[in-house]
Amino acid sequence: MRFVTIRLLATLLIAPLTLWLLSAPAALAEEERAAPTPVQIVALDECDPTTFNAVLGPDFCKNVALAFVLPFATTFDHLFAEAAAGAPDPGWDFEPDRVAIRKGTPLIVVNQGGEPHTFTEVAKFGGGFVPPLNGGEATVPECAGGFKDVAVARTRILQGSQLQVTGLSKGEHHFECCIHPWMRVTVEVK
Ligand SMILES: [Cu+2]
Repeated sequence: MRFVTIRLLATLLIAPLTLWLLSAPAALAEEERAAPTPVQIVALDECDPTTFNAVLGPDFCKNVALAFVLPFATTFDHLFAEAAAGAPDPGWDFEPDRVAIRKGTPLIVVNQGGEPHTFTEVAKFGGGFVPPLNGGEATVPECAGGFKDVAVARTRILQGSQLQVTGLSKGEHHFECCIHPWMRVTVEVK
């Protein structure tokens, strides 16, 4: 009888302990889900400071891609010529082009290029607000107002700064730069 009592007591003590130990990792996973690690996207470009700043003003382009010692620079005219020919410069790029995230994961878009970009959500990819850079595509409505439109201005990312995007709903989202519209990212939220 005494033996039975002890065994019952042991079971009563051990069972909750086992349950607690088993549930601890689950609680930890729950906590991790509550504060997910942001996913980074980088904006890159290879603007040539001499020719860009001659047109757009001093300090517009601050090339960080070693333009003065390595051939990581595209002149202002060449960028426009490439876009007009339908072969936009691949040095102007968001990386990665496609990301899959869980709902609630923030995106951090870092501008590591030399000039400003925008990370603007659009219903459908298309042209930006600088028609000569659009390669013949029509300007999408989300970009049409340019920086006069606060909705566009708030998606701007200056050189060396970053933008956080949160609260994306489940499904597929499209983002592009309203200046260089071949810079595109598709975000799949699961
Ligand atoms: Cu851009």
